[in-house]
Amino acid sequence: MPKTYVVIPTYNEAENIEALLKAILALEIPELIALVVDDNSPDGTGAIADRLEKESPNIKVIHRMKDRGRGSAGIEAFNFTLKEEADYIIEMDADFSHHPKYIPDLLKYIKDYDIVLGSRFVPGGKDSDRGWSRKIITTFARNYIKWMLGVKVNDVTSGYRCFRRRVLEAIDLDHMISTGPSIVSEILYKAHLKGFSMYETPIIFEDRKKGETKLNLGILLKTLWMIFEFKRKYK
Ligand SMILES: Nc1nc2c(ncn2[C@@H]2O[C@H](COP(=O)(O)OP(=O)(O)O)[C@@H](O)[C@H]2O)c(=O)[nH]1
Ligand SMILES: [Mg+2]
Repeated sequence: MPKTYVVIPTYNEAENIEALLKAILALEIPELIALVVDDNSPDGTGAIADRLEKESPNIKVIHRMKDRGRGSAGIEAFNFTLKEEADYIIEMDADFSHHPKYIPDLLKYIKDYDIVLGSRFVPGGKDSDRGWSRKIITTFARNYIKWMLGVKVNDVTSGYRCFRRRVLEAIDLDHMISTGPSIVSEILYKAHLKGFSMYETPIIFEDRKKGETKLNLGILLKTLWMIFEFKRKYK
């Protein structure tokens, strides 16, 4: 039976984390561990995750006390899953934008592909309920990144996806240049350059209902800048 880890980076997700973990466990997927990686959230997300970890052998928590960032948190968790001999590694946000109900789809297609993306931009997918200004910005950003990196998938910025272990082993996780959310595109680009196969399965992305986004204009502009850096660094 393959071992699956679901990596969930959290920062101030106290209102979401318990319901999310319960929804993941309710899927009753054998050999699945939900791995929370929390950066010492001031709202006590880490303590909630600890309590749930004690109640279930399928929940694990990594606490990072000094470092902060969606990118480095993901890397630390990926390295952990490789040490724990995971076969499949899923990553998702904690805010229910990435609904756990799609995990079975990711796991279905990962048998035939190296990476499966939960995609808003294939038939059946949808990017719901966001303000028009954010929609314009993300549409622009997505097309720019897709064009710049030459990646053959539509949802290049999807942070909801599943990897086979060999992908994470091959992309040299200890030498990534992103510390923030651009890590999502950096990993995809490195996997693309290595020739790994990719498949997109539709998801309906709901805007977060609880808690606050950590994305702001500064982070977005930095992400766009990072794309140049990827092109320069990786050939
Ligand atoms: N560990 C960790 N997780 C983070 C950090 N910043 C954001 N996250 C998590 O990354 C996911 C995506 O962040 P979110 O604010 O929802 O970004 P958005 O979906 O682009 O609006 C959520 O699960 C956040 O809690 C961070 O600095 N450290
Ligand atoms: Mg979000």
